[in-house]
Amino acid sequence: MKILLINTPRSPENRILEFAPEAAKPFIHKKLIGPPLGLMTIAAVVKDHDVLLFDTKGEFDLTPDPPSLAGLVKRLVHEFKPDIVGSTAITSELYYALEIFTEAKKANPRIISVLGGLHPTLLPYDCFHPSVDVVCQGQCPHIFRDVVQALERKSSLETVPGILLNNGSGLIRTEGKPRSWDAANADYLLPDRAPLKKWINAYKVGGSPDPSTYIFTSLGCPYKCTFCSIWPQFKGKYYQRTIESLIAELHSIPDYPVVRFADANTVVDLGFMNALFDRILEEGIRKTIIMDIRADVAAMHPGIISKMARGGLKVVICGFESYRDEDLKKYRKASPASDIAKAIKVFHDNDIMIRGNYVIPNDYSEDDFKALEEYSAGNPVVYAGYTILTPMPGTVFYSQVKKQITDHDYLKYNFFNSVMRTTLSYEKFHERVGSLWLIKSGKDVI
Ligand code: B12
Ligand code: SF4
Repeated sequence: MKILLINTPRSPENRILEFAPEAAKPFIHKKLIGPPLGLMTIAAVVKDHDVLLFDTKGEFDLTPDPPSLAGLVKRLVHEFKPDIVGSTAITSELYYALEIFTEAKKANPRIISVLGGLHPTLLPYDCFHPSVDVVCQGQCPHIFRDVVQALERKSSLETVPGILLNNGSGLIRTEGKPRSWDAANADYLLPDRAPLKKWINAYKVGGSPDPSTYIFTSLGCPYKCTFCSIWPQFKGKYYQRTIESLIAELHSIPDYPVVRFADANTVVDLGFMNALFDRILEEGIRKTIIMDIRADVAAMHPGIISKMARGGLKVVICGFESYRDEDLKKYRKASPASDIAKAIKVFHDNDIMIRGNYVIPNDYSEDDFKALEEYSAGNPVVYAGYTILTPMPGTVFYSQVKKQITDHDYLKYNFFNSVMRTTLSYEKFHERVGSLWLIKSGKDVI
C-alpha cells in the first residue's frame, strides 16, 4: 500500500503577539519547533509498505515562499499517488487535518483518510467531517496497521476492532476490542527519523546551530492538573520506557546533538532517572538535553538535578503556573508556590537554563497583573513564558467553564488567545499578557 502521512501546519492565531507592546514582541513565542514524534512512530509500524512522511511545519519553516496547504497536498497526491492519507491533530490543528483530507480526496476520491492524535483521542465524535473516513484513538500504531492490512486484503474496515468509521451521517464505532498495545515498553517502536532529513535544518531551537529531536522516556502523567490534556489522553496512567531502549535510541541518533525529552512530566520515578543518567554517563553519551521538570521535584530532590546536569541536562521547562497557592490548589497542581524560588535556585546552582511558564486566567485584573509582574521580577529566570489558561476540550477545566466559553474556533486553542470573556477588555488583557514577556533575566529570543 502507498501511505502518505502529512503533519499539520501550526495555527497562526496569536492575540498575545498581536496586541503586545512592540518591545515585547521579539520575545513572544511564535512557534514550537520539532519533528512529529507521533507520525514518525506511525510510519515505523507500516515500514514494510511504501510510506511518505511529510512535515508541513518543517516545509513552511524552510521555504521562503511556500505553496498553500491545499497546493502542497494536491502536488503530493499527484506525485506519490497514495492509497491512504493519514494525519494527526492537536486541538488547534484539527482544521488543518480536515483540510489535508479534503484536498487529498479532491485530488483522488478513492483515497482512504485516517485521523489520529490527541484531539481525536479525547473527542473522537468532534472529528466527524465528510473528509474523514477513519478515526483511531490512543496509542494505536497496531490499529493503524490493522486498517492498512484490511485495505490491502480488500476486507471491510468493519472487521477492524476499535476504530470509528464515517457512515455519512456520523462516526460509528466498530465492534470488538483492539488487542492491548504496550507503547512504552514491550511494543515500543523506534521512530523512523530518516524521512525527516529534508527538514533537519528546521529542527533547531533557541539559536542552536545543532538540530534537535524528540524522544519520550515515559507516556502520560500521574498528576491530575485540571487544565491539562495529557493525563486524560492516557486515562491517568503513566508508562515508563526501559533504560536500555533509551540508551540504544540515544546511540542511534548521531545527527541530533540536541535531544528534547517529550515527556509530559519527566522525573516521576527518581530511581529510574538516576539509573538512566548513570548509564548515560557510563556510555559517554554527550547530548544537550532539554526536558520538562516540575518545580516540586527540583525543590525536593536537588541531587537528581545535579546528576542529570552532569549527564547533559542544559535546559528545563518548568510550569510555574501561578505565584498564588489558591490558584495552584484550584488547578490541582499539587506543588506550592514556595517551590518556585527553591526550584530556580537548584537549577541555577547546576548551570541549567530555565524556561518558567506562568498561565494567566481570563479574570486577571490590573492588580493581579501587577502582583504577577512583581513576583516574576523577584524570581527571575533566563526565559519566562506567559500563556493563557485555556479550556482545552476534553479537560476538567473545560467542563468547569464550558458555559463561559465565547470563542469555539479551535485555531485559537493554542494558549495564545483568550477564548473566554476577560475581566479587562479583550485587547487590554492580551496586551498585558504580552507585556509580561519582557520580565526575564536573559536577553535572547527563544
Ligand atoms: C512533540 C510535541 C510537539 C511537536 C510535534 C507536534 C506535531 N505534530 O507537529 C511540536 C514541537 C511541533 C509541537 C508544537 C505545539 N504543541 Co505540542 N506537544 C508535543 C508533546 C511534547 C509530545 C507529543 C508526543 O510526541 N507524544 C508521544 C507520541 C508517540 O504520542 P502521540 O503524539 O500521542 O502519537 C501517538 C497517538 O496519538 C497516535 N497518533 C498520533 N497521530 C496519529 C495519526 C494517525 C493517522 C494515527 C493512526 C495515529 C496517530 O499514534 C501515535 C503513536 O502511538 C506534547 C506533550 C506531551 N508530553 O504529550 C505536546 C502537546 C501535544 N502540544 C500541545 C500544544 C498546545 C502545542 C502548540 C500549539 C503549543 C504552542 N502554544 O506553541 C504547538 C503547535 C503550534 C506552534 N505554535 O508551534 C498540547 C496539545 C493540547 C491540545 N489539547 O491540543 C500538548 C499536549 C502539550 C500541553 N502542554 O498541553 N508539539
Ligand atoms: S500539567 Fe504537568 S504535572 Fe500537571 S497533569 Fe499535566 S503533565 Fe502532569
